Amino acid sequence: MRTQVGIVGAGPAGLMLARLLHLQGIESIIIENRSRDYIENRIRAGLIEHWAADLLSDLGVGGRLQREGMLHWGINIGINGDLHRIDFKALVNKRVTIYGQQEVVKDLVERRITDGGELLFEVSDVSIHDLTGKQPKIRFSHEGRQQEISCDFIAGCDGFHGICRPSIPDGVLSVFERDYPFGWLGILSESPPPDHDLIYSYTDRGFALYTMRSPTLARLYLQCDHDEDIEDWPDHRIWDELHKRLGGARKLQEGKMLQKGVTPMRSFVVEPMQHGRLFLAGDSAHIVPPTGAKGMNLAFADVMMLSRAVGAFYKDRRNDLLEAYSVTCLRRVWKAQRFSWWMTQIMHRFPHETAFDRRRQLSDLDYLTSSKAAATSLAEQYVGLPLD
Ligand code: FAS
Ligand code: PHB
Repeated sequence: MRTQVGIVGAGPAGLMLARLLHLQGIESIIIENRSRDYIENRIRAGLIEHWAADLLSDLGVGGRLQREGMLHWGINIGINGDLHRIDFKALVNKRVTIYGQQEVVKDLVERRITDGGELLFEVSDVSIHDLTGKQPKIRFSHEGRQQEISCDFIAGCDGFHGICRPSIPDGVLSVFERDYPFGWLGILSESPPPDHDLIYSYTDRGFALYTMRSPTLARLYLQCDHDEDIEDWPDHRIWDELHKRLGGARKLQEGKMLQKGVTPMRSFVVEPMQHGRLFLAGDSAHIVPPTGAKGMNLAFADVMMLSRAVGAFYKDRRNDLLEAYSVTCLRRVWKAQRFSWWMTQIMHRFPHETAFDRRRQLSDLDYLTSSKAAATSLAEQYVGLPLD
């Protein structure tokens, strides 16, 4: 098989990249190791930054997002039961949209099929080759046959556990990482969220996040041990803890639990995000703790940069944007890493924290919720910094 850009992975990064390239008349083939049904039902992120929601609409994949997405012009910060609203409208006149990642994936897959672009599901034994040559290759099995794609560029959009990053030779990449001493136990429940807006709740018992997927579908998270066993958390224990960590600020209605799981917390970046004709985008290059809701949005920003660079190569035979891809992306990646780390350290209880740490943390929260400058700083980063 022959194409201009071979894309490994049909998550938000790979699917968005394919659409961006298609609109420039650039051909691509996406290969995905899971089934369509699997990727369209995988519950993950839920919050889309202002610019990213506008981009999805501009790309012609925002129709359902506009109809079903929930606009939020602010969030609530709870401090032991006292709610403080951060008013994005007043501070930065921007908003975020709650719309499940799996819905974004459905819309992008539907668009890919309408565009008539190649999208191969349930591939296996994927490997990439000749990365430093001008015709890199992707080899894989599909429907029982060995296949090879010859292309000009490979986009490694295969997530944290993919094969593209590990295919870069030893000694090329620098890894920057931090593990956190806790995780998030997340549930999806058929019940209304306790407030129209998200509630980030700091309590002596630990952090909890009250977000949603619709007015009748709550997405709720509890800080838990990093190696928590979900089997130790029957529904009644989860609800009991969610009530306690709301601190009486709002009434929380219970409902049927549709999904529950534990997500580990890590910060992770590789530098550079490219090697020869291989370009890493999204979770294959970086992971943020979900506290700042940056993961999927960073993936979109990476592929915006990559599509511009590849477009300039084909249109004007320019290499400069390709050569600058990693440096350009990493400026945004590190700002999102810092913000996600900051949101995580200000909102969570840390084992082995000292009394001094606790007072410093509570003072940090007091400053955040009483200073317009501090609130504006949170707001402009939360809704999404402008793309460079
Ligand atoms: P993805 O991981 O989404 O996509 C990679 C794709 O590549 C997958 O479809 C995978 O099946 C495929 N793939 C992997 N290996 C392959 C191979 N060898 N060959 C072919 N295909 C291969 N972010 C937030 O902002 N907020 C959240 O609340 C949040 N919660 C999360 C919860 C969980 C459990 C996880 C795992 C992540 C969460 N994230 C969250 C982060 C998440 O949303 C990512 O940032 C987002 O999926 C990044 O998109 P991609 O880079 O496309 O990677
Ligand atoms: C979500 O809706 O899943 C969500 C929202 C905000 C976050 C994390 C997760 O910070």
